[in-house]
This record gives sequence, C-alpha cells and structure tokens, in this order.
Amino acid sequence: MPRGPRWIVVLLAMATFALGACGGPFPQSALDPASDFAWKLQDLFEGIFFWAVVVFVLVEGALIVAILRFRERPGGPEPKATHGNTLLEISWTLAPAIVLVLIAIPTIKTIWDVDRPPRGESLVIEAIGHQWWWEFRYPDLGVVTANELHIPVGKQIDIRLTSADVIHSFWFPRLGGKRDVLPGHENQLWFTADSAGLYLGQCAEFCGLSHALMKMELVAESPEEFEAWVEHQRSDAVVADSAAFAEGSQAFLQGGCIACHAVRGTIAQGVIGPDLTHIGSRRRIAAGILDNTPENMRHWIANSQAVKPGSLMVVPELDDETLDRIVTYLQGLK
Ligand code: HEC
Ligand SMILES: [Cu+2]
Repeated sequence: MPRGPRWIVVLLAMATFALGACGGPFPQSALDPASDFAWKLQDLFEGIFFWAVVVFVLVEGALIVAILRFRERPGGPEPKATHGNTLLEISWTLAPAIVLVLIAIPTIKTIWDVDRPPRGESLVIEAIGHQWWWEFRYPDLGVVTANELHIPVGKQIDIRLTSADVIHSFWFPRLGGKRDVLPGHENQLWFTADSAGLYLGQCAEFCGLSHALMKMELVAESPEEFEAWVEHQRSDAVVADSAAFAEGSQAFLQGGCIACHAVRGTIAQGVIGPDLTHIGSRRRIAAGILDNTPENMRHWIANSQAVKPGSLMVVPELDDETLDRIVTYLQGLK
C-alpha cells in the first residue's frame, strides 16, 4: 500500500475510537449537572473553556501565519533578529499574565462559594467511608443505611464526611465536586439536587485493594416519596410471619453474621458491616456492585472474598441449605 492511504486508515481508526467515547449514556458525567453545586462548576468550566478557545484560535492562527508568510525561501534575505525587543518581551509576558488573572478571578470565587458552610436550613446526613462501602446516617431522622442515599429534590443536603479507616473521597459527579473523607476529621459538602432521578457515585481516592468496587447510589425523589422512605427505614426489621423466614433468621443468628451486622429489632447489633435491617429494599448490594437478587446475594455471602478481594466480610463456609435460608431471610427484610 502506498504511504498516504495507510495513514488515512490509521487516522480513521483513531477517530473512530475517539468518537466511540461520545456514545453515552453518561451516568457519571460531571458535564451533566443536576445540583446547584454542580452548576457552579459547570458555569466556571464553560466560561474558561470559551476564553481558552479564543486564545487557542488567536495563538494558533498567529503561528500558522508565521509559518506560511515568514518561512525560508531560496534566495530570500536573512531574517531580522528580534532578540532584545523590549516591546515584544513585555507584551508576551503581560498577555499570559492577564489571561491567568482572568481565569483566577472566577475560579477563586467559585472555590470560596462551594467551600463555605451551607446557608439556611438543610438536611444533615453523615456519610462514613469504610473499606469498601458507605455508611449513611440521618441523625435527625433516626435512619441508618448503607450504600444507597435517598434525598428530597429541592432541599439542601448537608453531608458530614468522615472515615472509619483510611482516606476515601466522596463523589457524585452529577451533583458536585469530590471531597476527601478523612479519619478523625469532619469535612462538609452541601448541595441541592434540582431533578429527581438515580445518580451514581463512587470513592474517588485510592483506598486499598477493592477501591474500584466502592460505589454508591443516590435516589433524589419528591418530598412525599422521601418521607415515605424515611418512615419505612426508621422502622425495625419487618418480620414476615412464615416458617422459612423464622428458619432463615435462626441461620443468620447462628452463622456468625451478627458479629458484624445489625438488624434492628433483633439481637443482631454488629457494627463492622452495613446495617441490614432493610437490606431487602436496597437496589444493589455490596456497595453498588451487584443487583440485589437472591442469586447475587447468595453468591456474595458464599464468595465475598472473590467478589471483592480483601473484603472485611469473612464468613466460615456455609452449607447450601443454610445459605438458602439466610438469603430467604435477608431478601425478606424489605
Ligand atoms: C467479619 C465481619 C462480617 C461478618 C462475620 C459478616 N459480614 Fe457481611 N459484610 C461485612 C462487611 C464489612 C460488608 C461490606 C462489604 C463491602 O461492601 O465491601 C458486608 C456486607 C454484607 C452484605 C451486603 C450489604 C449491603 O449493604 O450491600 C450482606 C447481604 C452481608 N454482608 C451478609 C452477611 C451474612 C449473611 C453473614 C453471615 C453469614 C455476614 N454478612 C457476615 C462484614 C461481615
Ligand atoms: Cu474508598
């Protein structure tokens, strides 16, 4: 093949891969804002991007003109030296300095704006990072849950971030900037979601072997739906009146699970793992990595170390019957 066409093929292939990234959907795109915080970042980004395009066109345009007009031609005169031209030196020092100041002003303004404490009334949520899952507490509402946040649309949320072990980072890209989650220090993050929906988030600071599997979900819903969710979550475990459920609850209590898990309203009061009082009502399990189906739950309980390498959930080997009973029980904890 002649040289030309081969390059065209390479370019086309590269363009195809690059464009492939534009396919969507983008559940974790920071460029699709859904809260006041995220909009502040978007506005800053768009403003700076516009000016960057102007600078780019001017600079690259000047470069192309210089290349075309002033290139060396056979028999042409020697170019004039510009070394020591004070006017040129001052202008190409000043121009970038002005550009940097113009970028710095809105940037610093935005940083101050998202860093200050929240104004006005807000719903306080405590988010505690654990290797490798998220604990969520609503101190004023008496709700404790894990990995699945619920918030009312249009209400300011004030999230207090701490860690039970190492440094994590809390990030829902569509709702705002990431923020460090530190042991022994409380960080704060606030925003108001502007539209209902399901938002995906994850830990954004390397925190050990299964860092990539430390995800979370946020359900933004109408105040009425949120109210109903709270009402349900704050209640004790809903006990189904069936023999299978009773057997399962026995298996759960005897299987060592209560060393780490709590099921409110029973003697299970462990605090090392997620609160399982309403585990049956969660969309996903094990920090957002598996759909909450009986098969997946069974798989997780029997193979937590394979599903999540290094997981702090360590259980003795359970026989099939015990596993089935436990799964029936947990799935029943709606
Ligand atoms: C040594 C402590 C420990 C024991 C014992 C333990 N777990 Fe866990 N469990 C954890 C931890 C930690 C997690 C969070 C794992 C993660 O997502 O990284 C977890 C997560 C879970 C989850 C998913 C919860 C959620 O919110 O998604 C289920 C279900 C579960 N465990 C069931 C069980 C059952 C059933 C047993 C008993 C057979 C058991 N666990 C025993 C520590 C434990
Ligand atoms: Cu983490």
